Amino acid sequence: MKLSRLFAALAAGLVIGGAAMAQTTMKISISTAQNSHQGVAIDAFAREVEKRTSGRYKVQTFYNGALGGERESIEAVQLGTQELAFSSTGPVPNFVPETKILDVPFLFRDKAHARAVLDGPIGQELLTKFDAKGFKALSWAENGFRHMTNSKRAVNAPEDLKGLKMRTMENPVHIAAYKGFGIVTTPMAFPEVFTALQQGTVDGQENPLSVIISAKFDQVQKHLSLTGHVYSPCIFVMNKAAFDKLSAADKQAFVDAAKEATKANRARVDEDDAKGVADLRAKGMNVVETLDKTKFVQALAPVNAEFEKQFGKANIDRIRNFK
Ligand code: EAX
Repeated sequence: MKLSRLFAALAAGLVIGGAAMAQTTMKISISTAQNSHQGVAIDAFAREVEKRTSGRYKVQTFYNGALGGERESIEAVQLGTQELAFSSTGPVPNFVPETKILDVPFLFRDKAHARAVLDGPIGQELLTKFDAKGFKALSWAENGFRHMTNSKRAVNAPEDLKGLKMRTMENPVHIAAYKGFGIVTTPMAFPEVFTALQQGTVDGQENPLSVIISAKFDQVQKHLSLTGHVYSPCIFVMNKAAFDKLSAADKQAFVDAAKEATKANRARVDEDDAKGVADLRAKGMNVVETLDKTKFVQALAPVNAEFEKQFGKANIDRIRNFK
């Protein structure tokens, strides 16, 4: 081989080798444990991003609010100090007010209904509302239907909720709704909840079985009632500038990775819902499984009238009636 060709080959090898080694590392966080429906989501996302970009992008995963609570992590994504977060919609309306409507109580019939709305035109349209606020919303995912727990008494009817001091998410729709039940609301970031329950700062909290199990709330709560009072979506958010820097193919890879991760996340929620009650009973919780849902819906009628005014009855009906 001529010397010039040898040099050319070596140079090409260096370029290819260099490109293969150039790796960008990003961070993503959740407030629940790795062994949870959210941990499954970000682990799958990290794996899929790496696979779909041939290892050029690596996603470092942080659990248990290690980088802060959900509000803090979304703030960090908006600022760009953290590229990605996976969060419930708890604090999201404080950044993107259009998402408030999703947290209206008794809006969704079941998980299939919620997933169809989120994956359909209504949900996809809502994802675009994040753009103007410094985010790229990659995909909706799921926390699940929320249920009430407390340390004071079994909740069989809405009257039983009156006067209970409960931690709520920092979500204005939730706070208004729970006040409608006569609950004394105490908004608090998730990483503080276990200790608050343990020390009796609050009597109770509400979360999906997936969260109750993974956060081990059975250790500090006696009573669980399957109120299913509200569906709790989750979302993958990314810093808009970080997303915009990606090539078109990589952008698609990130979106597809989030969609794939959503599948894993929802499958885990289904699993947790299927075995959650038995699991929590075995751990000593007193579970009220059957209650008259219509009574809870009726108790919130005045609050729901307010929500219809605030969000537009037509918009709420569009979600309710979505098939
Ligand atoms: O995202 O704050 C909450 O209760 C959330 O449901 C929890 O952090 C899981």
